[in-house]
Amino acid sequence: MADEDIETTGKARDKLIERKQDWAREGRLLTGTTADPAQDRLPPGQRLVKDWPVLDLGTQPHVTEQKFRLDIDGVVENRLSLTLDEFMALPQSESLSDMHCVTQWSRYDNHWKGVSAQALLSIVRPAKEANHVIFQAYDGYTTNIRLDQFDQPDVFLVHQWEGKPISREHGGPVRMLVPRLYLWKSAKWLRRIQFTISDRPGFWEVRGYNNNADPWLEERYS
Ligand SMILES: Nc1nc2c(c(=O)[nH]1)N[C@H]1C(S)=C(S)[C@@H](COP(=O)(O)O)O[C@H]1N2
Ligand SMILES: [Mo]
Repeated sequence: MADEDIETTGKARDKLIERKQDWAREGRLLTGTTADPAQDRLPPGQRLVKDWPVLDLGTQPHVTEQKFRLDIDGVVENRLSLTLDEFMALPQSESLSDMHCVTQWSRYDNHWKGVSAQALLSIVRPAKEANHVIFQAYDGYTTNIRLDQFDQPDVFLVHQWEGKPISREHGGPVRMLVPRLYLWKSAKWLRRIQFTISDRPGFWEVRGYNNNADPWLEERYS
């Protein structure tokens, strides 16, 4: 749902998308081991980086403060359609967490600020039959998780990283962060969160990537 009046830069990286689909078909990077997150901070097959790589489909939307809108809807008691000011007026908190990308890099100790998923849940109040959460982004990207994966203390809608606004290339003004799943589950340039009764696999989930995406179980591919 890329809004028409949102300016974008860059070109769709079709080659990269094809290569990542090949990885899924070939089962690349799989070590065949699992780990326990309580004991092993680094999931199997991952390596640590100090920088923060940029990964996306290639087109980066320029979501200005004026044009930003975040819709939260679906099977909820209280739908929201928020301007950036309204989003910033929701209860804010801070979080420290790691990131794990399926392309093998992990980055420790990221300081985030934003609205926690649990704070949001207490405001929108999903219906009893809600089971899934679908994310849509300004570049047309989509991804999906289960409601129980969303309803965790470290899941956040973030607007700050290391005390500064999240840059455009990393998904500012507002992106998702689901730190205990592979990072493709964390939509950048967040546009809409939908609570649903049935699942709706997203961009990578329909291209060979695992629906559950637990890095410690090495759930890279489906
Ligand atoms: N809107 C949007 N969100 C996205 C993506 C994307 O292409 N578009 N790529 C995903 C993937 S595959 C990864 S690894 C992370 C990368 O986030 P980063 O560029 O901030 O490191 O964003 C995820 N969220
Ligand atoms: Mo990724």
